[in-house]
Amino acid sequence: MPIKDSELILNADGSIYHLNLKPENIANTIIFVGDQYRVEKVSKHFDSIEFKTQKREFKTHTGYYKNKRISVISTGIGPDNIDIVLNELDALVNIDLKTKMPKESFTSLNIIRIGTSGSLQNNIPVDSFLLSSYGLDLNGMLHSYQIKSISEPEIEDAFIQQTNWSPLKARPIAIKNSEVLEKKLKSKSTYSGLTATAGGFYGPQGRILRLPLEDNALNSKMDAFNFNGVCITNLEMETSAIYGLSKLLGHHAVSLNAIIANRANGTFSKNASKVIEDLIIYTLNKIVK
Ligand code: R1P
Repeated sequence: MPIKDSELILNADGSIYHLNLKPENIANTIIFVGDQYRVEKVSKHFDSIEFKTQKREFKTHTGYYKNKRISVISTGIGPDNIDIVLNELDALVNIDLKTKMPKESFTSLNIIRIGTSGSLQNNIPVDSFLLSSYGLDLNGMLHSYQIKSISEPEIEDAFIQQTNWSPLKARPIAIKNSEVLEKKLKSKSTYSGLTATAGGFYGPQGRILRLPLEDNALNSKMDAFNFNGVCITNLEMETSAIYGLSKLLGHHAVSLNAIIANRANGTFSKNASKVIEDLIIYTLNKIVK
């Protein structure tokens, strides 16, 4: 049975609803950035750019870097946007948009996030690079899917116990990165560990402006979490959703973060754009290696 028009929505020109993309517009290797203005910061390094589009916060440039075809897409902020981006990218490669039936041959994408993030550990300083070995989902978006095959209940149970996680909130989900991409992108310059993905920037990440928190001590309990040597290194808003949906859909994903803040000692980078630029160049050169 074809997927109904209300479920897989196309624009008048045949492109997919939110991303404004047709299948031929994207490469199999895709860099995700949060900020739409970071797209140019990546594509300015390309030798050529063959395609550009934007709708809302979703901007795409596709081109070549050292003979490798790469797309860079801005996802905006948060796991809800990742739900849109991952599902629509997967539809572009694995569903025939004319018949709205699954394609006979499956295409697996390589997805690399170049994000910014705040470190939770004193020993992971601002201006460093961090590769997320796991995403720890604290926002619940993935619970809409059948996640049993991709979750890591031992890590989740240890986290729930350590933080005395409220049963009124969604159960945290731990998801491993793609080991193939981790091998390609990891080096002596990258810290690694568990990246916690919150569903908001203030309360969900323990920031207090005027509203009291459900649990004031959550960040310090997260700092102290250690599962067989794996610590929670940083907090941001997309990694677990990228890891979860990529795994469920059969794609490879790894998340790299420029550490621009250190929440443990209260410092913020004096030159955040430099560490982001350095991480972009690092990532591009690792992708083509
Ligand atoms: C919050 O300021 C945003 O910055 C971080 C968070 O994950 C969130 O998206 O990442 P990006 O700079 O990649 O957007």
